Amino acid sequence: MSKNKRGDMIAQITNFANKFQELSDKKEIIVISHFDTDGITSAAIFGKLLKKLDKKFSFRIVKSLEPELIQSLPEGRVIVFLDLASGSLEYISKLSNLVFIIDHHEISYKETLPENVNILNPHLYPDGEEMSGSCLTYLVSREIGKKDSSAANLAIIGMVGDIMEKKIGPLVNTILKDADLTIKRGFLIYPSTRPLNKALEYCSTPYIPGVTGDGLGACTLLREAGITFTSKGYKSLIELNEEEMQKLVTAIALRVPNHEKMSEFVGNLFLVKFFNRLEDARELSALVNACSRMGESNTALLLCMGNETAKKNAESIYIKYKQSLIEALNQIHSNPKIQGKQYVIMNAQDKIQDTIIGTVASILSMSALYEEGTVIITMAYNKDKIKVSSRICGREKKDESMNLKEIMDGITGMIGGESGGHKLAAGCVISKEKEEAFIELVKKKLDIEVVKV
Ligand SMILES: [Mn+2]
Repeated sequence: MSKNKRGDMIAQITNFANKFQELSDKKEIIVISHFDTDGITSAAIFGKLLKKLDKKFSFRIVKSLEPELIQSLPEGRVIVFLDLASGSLEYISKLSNLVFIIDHHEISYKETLPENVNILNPHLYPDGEEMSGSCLTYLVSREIGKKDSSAANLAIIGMVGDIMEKKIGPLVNTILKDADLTIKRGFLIYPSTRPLNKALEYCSTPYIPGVTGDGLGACTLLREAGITFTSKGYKSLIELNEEEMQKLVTAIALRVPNHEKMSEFVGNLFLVKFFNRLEDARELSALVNACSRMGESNTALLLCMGNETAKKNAESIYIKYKQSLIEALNQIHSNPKIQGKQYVIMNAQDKIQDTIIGTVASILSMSALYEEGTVIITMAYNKDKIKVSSRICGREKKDESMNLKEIMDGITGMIGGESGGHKLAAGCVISKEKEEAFIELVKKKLDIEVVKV
């Protein structure tokens, strides 16, 4: 596919929105979205819009967009793909349906799309503003409907879910203005809504010597920072005023051996209104994500659409999810690994669920266990297939030449399967028979990448 001549993304959004309104009139709509937080919030934003427009529609939330699903879509319906589909244009272009795609993933398709397929993707415009699927979906929904603070809040949760809050362009800025949002600068401790002594005790990024894993040590640090214990207990991070926040950052900086790295942990906290309370978007994102990973995408979607019962269910699913993650991390530590010069391959086979393995890879990539720049590859079975996730260790991009998406695309090009993702986080699904072939290819590719650097 060729890039548009003019870099006018706003005009494209308007154009896309108008086309949708015009062409989808009186037709039944199927909304297909990805099951991660960005995908779920995108679906909720679009669902809210369709409800307002009084449209007939249904949702399908999917782990990955399989060709079989695309081929089985009923004729005559309008299909809306959110936060996915840019990697499946080959199959989508064969549909006779009217199709609308709102996505921010890379496009590999080189042909011209047929008339019935409309796509909005920042990669298509020379100066396209990078943003999450949820933000893009919100901009379309705002164009069709009106500005809506609760939908804008969802867009922010999706943005944080895709870790895109560090680079905010002018278009996303308009979303921030629409939202019920408080931005607080400070130490990015997590969870930020729990009493600080607990949050500090459980804080692992960064690891704070004498505080992480030590309840008493956490209280000592708070005393040093001049944050006092009140009758209601310790304040939570989001309740601190500017002065207290500054003191806390200083007290932690004095404890962390690698001083310069502290700046990585200071940033913006996005607090949004959710069920009438101000909550940390990272925590909401984790809650939504947990539901989906535990096979409860419907609960996640209902939660985002404001359903009270779903909220209760989501909270108990979240607890179960955290337990399975801890089990998975223990499992991976005791499992044999293939260790290369600048990579490590962890094949969990059937010992870890395929929906959790990507999160395990992310946690490991942010931990201090591996050197910055190390490529982490995790693998887990899903019936007759293998789900592969890859991440680069470290928070900032260091090596611009390494592109995990390209590596994954290259391998699936050779042994078959579907791949997707970004430069720093990519994955693929391959057939189980290719397990050994895959490992050999990864080793080969990554050994060459090392030499290239
Ligand atoms: Mn996304």
